[in-house]
Amino acid sequence: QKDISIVLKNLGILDINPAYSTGKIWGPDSGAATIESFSPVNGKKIASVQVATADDYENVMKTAEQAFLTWRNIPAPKRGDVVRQLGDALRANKEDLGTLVSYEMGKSLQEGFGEVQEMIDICDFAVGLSRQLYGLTMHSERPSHRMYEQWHPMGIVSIISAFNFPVAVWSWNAALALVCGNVCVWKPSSKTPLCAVACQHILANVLQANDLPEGISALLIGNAVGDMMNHDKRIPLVSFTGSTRIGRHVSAAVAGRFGQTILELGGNNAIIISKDADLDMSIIGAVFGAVGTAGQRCTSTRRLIIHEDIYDAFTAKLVKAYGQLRIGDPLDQHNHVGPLIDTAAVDMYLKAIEKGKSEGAKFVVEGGVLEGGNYTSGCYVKPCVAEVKNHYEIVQEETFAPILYLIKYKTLDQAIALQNGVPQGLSSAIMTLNLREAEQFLSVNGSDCGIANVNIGTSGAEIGGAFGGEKETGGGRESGSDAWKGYMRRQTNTINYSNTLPLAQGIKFDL
Ligand code: UN1
Repeated sequence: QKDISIVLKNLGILDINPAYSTGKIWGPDSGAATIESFSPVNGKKIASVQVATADDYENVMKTAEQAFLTWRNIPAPKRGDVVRQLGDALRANKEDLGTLVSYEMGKSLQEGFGEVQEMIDICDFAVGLSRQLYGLTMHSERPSHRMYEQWHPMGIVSIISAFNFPVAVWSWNAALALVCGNVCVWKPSSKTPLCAVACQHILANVLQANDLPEGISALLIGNAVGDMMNHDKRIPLVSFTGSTRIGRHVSAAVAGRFGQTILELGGNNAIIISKDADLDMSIIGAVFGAVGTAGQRCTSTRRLIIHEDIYDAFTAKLVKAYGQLRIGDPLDQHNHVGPLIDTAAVDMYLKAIEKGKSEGAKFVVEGGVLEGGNYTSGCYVKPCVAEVKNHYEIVQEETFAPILYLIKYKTLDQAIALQNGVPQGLSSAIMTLNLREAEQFLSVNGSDCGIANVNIGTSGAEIGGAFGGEKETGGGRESGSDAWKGYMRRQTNTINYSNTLPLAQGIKFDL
């Protein structure tokens, strides 16, 4: 296990970190309010970060506006080369950054490394994209006319990210936004500010080495920053990842000024376990989906919809698998499950269990908070499993904790209706070796989610696909496929190279 103090030093984390960074310049040591970052692993303070003031915010925005004027004129493949260098820097820092993610956020070290790998992957993807960003050409109805579309950068893109993927979600947005020619202003979760400071250091070094202006990528820390961004007309696009509750507010505020949003909000993801499923594979998919990142992914598996013929046998296997889970220090690679982010999350977990019980949930694996020994942070909880009905209020909500709900079904139509019968629409899966079932699940009559998998769980998507979901998940798409279009403005161009001015639709207008 790596010495945390060395990791922090390598990543440039100091006891007090500045409130903001515009790339080259770090925010002044103004004695402003600070946030302390505690590790959920052991409850120890890691470091403090200053909170950005309204003045800090103005400095950052002015620098970003200036930087955009330069950055947008750098050819896209050259911008891609800068992102390539970011990917290389992330490769060099993978071990330290992955360790910090695990220590500050609490996910297992393997998942911490996996998160940095996602950053590297999206950089590679964005580099290729930087030579594409294709627009279409169309045939004009008028002679000697040419028609095409091109994609231009939007300007300042604000990225508001959550604690659960404290580095990867920023990179999905930043890598694409940057090759598209935008500049980025990042407000990370106040629960994981040091991961953000580390990323900003890494990118700022790359920008400096290329002698690029400060402000191409900036960092602003503090809860008040989010609202300043939502109401700021200088920001044409706000990409928000977080809860549906806050997403609703962001969406309304930004739409109120006709800004654009990319919303990646809550999930309530289910796996349908058919009677034709490979049960051993299904167990691994379900357990990783439910307890990975201690149930704090937006793609975490929250519900299993199990065929009645195999319900008892599958439940017995599941209970056995839960009995083998090792809960503890996420930096110790023998453990499967680390802590929740903080004690407030533990309270939410306990309240959800209580509410479930009051609605009739029957726990087949009991939950509870772990105490003493290595659990002194008070953030370690037992992953639990309950038999429920889909309509229970608690089952309809996303609880960011390792609570898994079991629901029984008879027919596939019924299973799909249960799977779709929640307000959220992020990720979904079916475990089946039956081709008809798999195809029905993926058809127009099947899953209503942004992600639908066959013989894979609900979490752990690759960066190459568009990531996001429908309904209360917000409809946004980040990461792969053509999600880049969300970070650009489309312009349709018609050029007349004739010596007359024919009007479209054959309209006659003579003077
Ligand atoms: C999130 O939880 O916000 O698909 C992102 C996954 C990861 C990303 C999750 N690649 O589980």
